[in-house]
Amino acid sequence: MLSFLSKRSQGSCLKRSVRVVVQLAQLKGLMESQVMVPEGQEELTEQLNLSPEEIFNLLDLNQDGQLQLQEILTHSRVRDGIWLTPENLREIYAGLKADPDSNGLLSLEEFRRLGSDAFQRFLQQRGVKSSQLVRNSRHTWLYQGQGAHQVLRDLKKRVARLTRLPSALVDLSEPLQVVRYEQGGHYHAHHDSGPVYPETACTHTRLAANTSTPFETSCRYITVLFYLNSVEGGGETAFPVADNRTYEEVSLIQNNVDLMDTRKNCDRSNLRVKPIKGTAVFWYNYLSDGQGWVGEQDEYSLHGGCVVTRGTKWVANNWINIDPDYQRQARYQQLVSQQREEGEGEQHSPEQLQTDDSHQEL
Ligand SMILES: [Ca+2]
Ligand SMILES: [Ca+2]
Repeated sequence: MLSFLSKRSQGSCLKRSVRVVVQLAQLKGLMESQVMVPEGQEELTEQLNLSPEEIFNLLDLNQDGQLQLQEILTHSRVRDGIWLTPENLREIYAGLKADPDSNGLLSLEEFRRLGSDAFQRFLQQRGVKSSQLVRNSRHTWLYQGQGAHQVLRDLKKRVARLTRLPSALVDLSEPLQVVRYEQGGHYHAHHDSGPVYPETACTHTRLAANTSTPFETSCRYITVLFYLNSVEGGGETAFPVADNRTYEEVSLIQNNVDLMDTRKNCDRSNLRVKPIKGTAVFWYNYLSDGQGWVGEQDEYSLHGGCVVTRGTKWVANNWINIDPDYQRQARYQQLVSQQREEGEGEQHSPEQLQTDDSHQEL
């Protein structure tokens, strides 16, 4: 079932505000959104302690005894954030003489001859360009609570009105993230928040969860993406599978076309939103549970930033963090409100948590 919503909100007030948001971000300074190759990777390989056969088996997702290009590509992204294209991978195969029978597949024999970190070493020797990373941008975070610039606080109020969520939920969410893409910048397609299993903790309610699970996700129920400038060329927000009838992860890379690759295949995305200064688009990253609360991850919310072909792109993200576990979210809010009372010595009436069922299905 499709549950995807995009809504534009436009106003002259927002147009004035975006200038201030950009200036505040510049004043604070922006950092690289993704560092080149994380240190400590080699250690990880040493500690891995898996035989080549075991690694081969883990990578062979469809268990046909061969490694297809997409099986290697999927793994590479998860592991070190380097975005390989099928062509890159063929170059690497050629460079390492990894596929002597040239059928584009790695058999167990071929894989065994390679060694587990051969790709990694090859890439390090050749050098990784920023255009080969999952994302190529700089960002910073702007606090929107008490004492923050009025424009930032007003923006948050607008988010509460737009999403029709209680302001308590919006107030306790992440700060505003401001992102700058230079010409050539991109962000390949991704989900803003991961799937939630019974043992998954949400980052924001982790303290209240009282668990030590290794699974954690940000539980970003809603994304509100503000366009802070009109981009001269490219830089659209692409939703590759929005409105697809079915979602299959394996079909994202087919016949050498990787739908998640926003440097190459944005024009194949089902939905593309052009950045226009002072506008915003918002969507749900989770479905409704049917009872007015957050349910499962909405896989159709997959999205990315197309490559900026001309000029610079400035955007800001407001994420609304809600724990799909209602009790955990309630405990967390209680905890925060207690802390505030102790800190300020003033009374806070606990706000109604439950949303009216404003989750719209289009
Ligand atoms: Ca396979
Ligand atoms: Ca082969």
